[in-house]
Amino acid sequence: MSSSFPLRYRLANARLAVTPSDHGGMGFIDNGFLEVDNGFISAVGDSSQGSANKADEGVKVFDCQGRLITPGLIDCHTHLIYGGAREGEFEQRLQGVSYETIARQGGGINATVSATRQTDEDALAQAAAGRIDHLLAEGVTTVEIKSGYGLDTQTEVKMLRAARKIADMRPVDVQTTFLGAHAVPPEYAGRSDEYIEYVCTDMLPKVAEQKLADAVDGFCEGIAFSCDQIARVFHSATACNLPVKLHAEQLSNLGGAALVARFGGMSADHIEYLDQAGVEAMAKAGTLAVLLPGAFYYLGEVQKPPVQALRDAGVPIAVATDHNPGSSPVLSLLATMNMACVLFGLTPEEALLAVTRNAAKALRLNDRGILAAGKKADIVIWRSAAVVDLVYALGRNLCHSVIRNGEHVGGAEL
Ligand code: DI6
Ligand code: FE
Repeated sequence: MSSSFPLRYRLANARLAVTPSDHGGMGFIDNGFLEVDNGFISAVGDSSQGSANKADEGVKVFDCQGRLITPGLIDCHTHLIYGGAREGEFEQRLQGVSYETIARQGGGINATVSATRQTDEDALAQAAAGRIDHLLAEGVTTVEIKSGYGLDTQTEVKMLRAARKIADMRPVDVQTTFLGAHAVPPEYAGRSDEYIEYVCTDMLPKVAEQKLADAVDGFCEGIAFSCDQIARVFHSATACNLPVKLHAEQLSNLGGAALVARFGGMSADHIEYLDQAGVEAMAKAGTLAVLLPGAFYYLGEVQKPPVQALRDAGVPIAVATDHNPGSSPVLSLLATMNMACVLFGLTPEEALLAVTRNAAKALRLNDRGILAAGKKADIVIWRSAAVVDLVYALGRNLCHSVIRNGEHVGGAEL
């Protein structure tokens, strides 16, 4: 990790992607500059407007040659910590076996649970760090990581510790989410209510007490947990002062989005089967939509999330990789943005907002996600001036330089 920048400097001659209002679209300053002071953005402006915009004497200026500057990208929904691999299931699915059938046959999430229980904390962190390198190369500076492949207190704690460790191993901020209610583990087969009781009375309080999680998630689905069971987990999370979010309406509509909205939750994620009542509940509660086109793509889904209804209701849309070894082994947020455009009809600017401002909102991180004075200096400089170029060609990474907390952490030096 090099640090080619002084504490205070100016990026000049840049095209800045700015977001003038909280809910609207993206705006641009074509001949823009951005100043960084001690890890934070201290000024953003238009160089063509007046001499007040000249850099102070002594402030080092870097010429960005007209390139696009965006906030650091945020992957707000991942399952990056796990043991083992599930390529075999991928091959089975290519033969026509469904994700649900594989799960009911003891594969799926429980296959990864068994491998994760057998892998130690350091090995989990090392493997995840290797995966995260792919995301960092594309300008990701913040990543959310869930537990949920332990399904016993000891292994869930191990996963969350491994996730926290990543922040010391790589130049990335990590937000952790406790996902004890991900699946019923084999030792609780047929006793899902008892398992939920264990999650609420043992796992969650211990995770909260050790401050290992920033939020609590669940999987509300026929192959996982009912709304009543998830509500019990959410009551327990609320008692521990942890905000909630939910895997909802991915394979069917159980009303999970309305449930998470009722708890004032951060986001409802997947939501392919979301109905109008769910959209309205989310809008009213300020619960964000997190779209996960990687899982949609890998599972060959046909039911698309109600993007236009979300837009009409003013529900901000975030997009994330959902990286996991089963339904979404994607390690590219740029490819995921492309999928959000091609498969779900987002515009390239919506896709960019979805992994910056809206992803920050989904994680309730108010200190990042937009280019504005006072925000963290997490910044990506791109090898193009146009947002569409970031998502146009699948497999092309136009990331030029990555700055985190004001320091150069990836790509070329300026
Ligand atoms: N939905 C998903 O897409 C992942 N978890 C979930 O609740 C899949 C996890 C896996 O298949 O390992
Ligand atoms: Fe997920």
